[in-house]
Amino acid sequence: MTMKQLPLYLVCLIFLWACSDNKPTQSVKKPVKEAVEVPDFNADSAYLYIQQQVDFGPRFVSSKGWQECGDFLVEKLKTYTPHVQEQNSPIKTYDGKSHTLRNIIASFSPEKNNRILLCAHWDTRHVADYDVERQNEPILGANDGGSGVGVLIELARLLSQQQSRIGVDIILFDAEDYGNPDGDGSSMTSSWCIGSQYWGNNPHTTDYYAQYGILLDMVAAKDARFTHEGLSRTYAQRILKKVWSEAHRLGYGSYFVYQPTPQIIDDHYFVNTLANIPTIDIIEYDNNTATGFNKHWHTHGDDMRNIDKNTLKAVGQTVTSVVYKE
Ligand code: AHN
Ligand code: ZN
Repeated sequence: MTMKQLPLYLVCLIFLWACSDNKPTQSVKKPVKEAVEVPDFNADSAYLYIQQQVDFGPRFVSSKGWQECGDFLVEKLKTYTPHVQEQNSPIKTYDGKSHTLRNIIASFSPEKNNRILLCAHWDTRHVADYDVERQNEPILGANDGGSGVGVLIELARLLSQQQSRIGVDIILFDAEDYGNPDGDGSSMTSSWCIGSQYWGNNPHTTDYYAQYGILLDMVAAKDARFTHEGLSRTYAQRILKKVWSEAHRLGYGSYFVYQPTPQIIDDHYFVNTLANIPTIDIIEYDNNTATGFNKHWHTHGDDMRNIDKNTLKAVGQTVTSVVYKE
């Protein structure tokens, strides 16, 4: 090497030194989640749990079917976890009738602070106000009432077989669907979702908190499309993204579409606003109906023929995967 080459040599040396990895080997790493086996959601099983509810007949608050189905759901959940509780409180519906509310809560790993809340309403509508006939007779509510519960009971079965890392609370809200058919404004809002309003004001444990919540409402009709409902966008955009991207990864993109749709007053409204837990609503949006709800919504057509196992699988497997990956 000549004296003339020395500067170039030094530049090269400095360059090589700068490129070398001279960071301490104990660098702070982002914690990586271990890969986990996600159990297989059984749509036949979920279907059966819907059938069993529908077999009790209409399940509107205080009816015979409601009483018997409530007992069935409590007993069923008790076979999957010892931590099942009920919230019983006197309530009044818009028609002046008195009832005893029955929220049903099943917890998995209640000692864990890191939790998710999964919910659905288990009562069914007392009238068929969107039907053209027998409007004042109660409906079977296979999809509206039965479906969310069916998915969550199947998830409870899976959780009893394989524990998830995160704690899970399954809440079956009562008295969601006893809203005033002729109401408007705030009286309208408050006459629906009485069970979730009660729970929001009286959580089942002191200082209850969950990282987020997922509400399942009308999740079983054939070719259902689940959209980004307005309140979910306002309160829980991050959870929408998490759930929809998992659905797409699993191949259920035709069900979980990226379309913003109007807000719906549903149980998640009260979980978001009263309990401050960011909660989404997985709820069918039908472009072709005036209401945006399923075509059999609040009619006698909402029976077992309105239940499709492929849709149950799409929703159930997606939620199962989200839960177990936490
Ligand atoms: C209203 O119509 C205000 N909310 C619909 C919520 C609902 C009824 N979900 C099922 N049935
Ligand atoms: Zn309804």
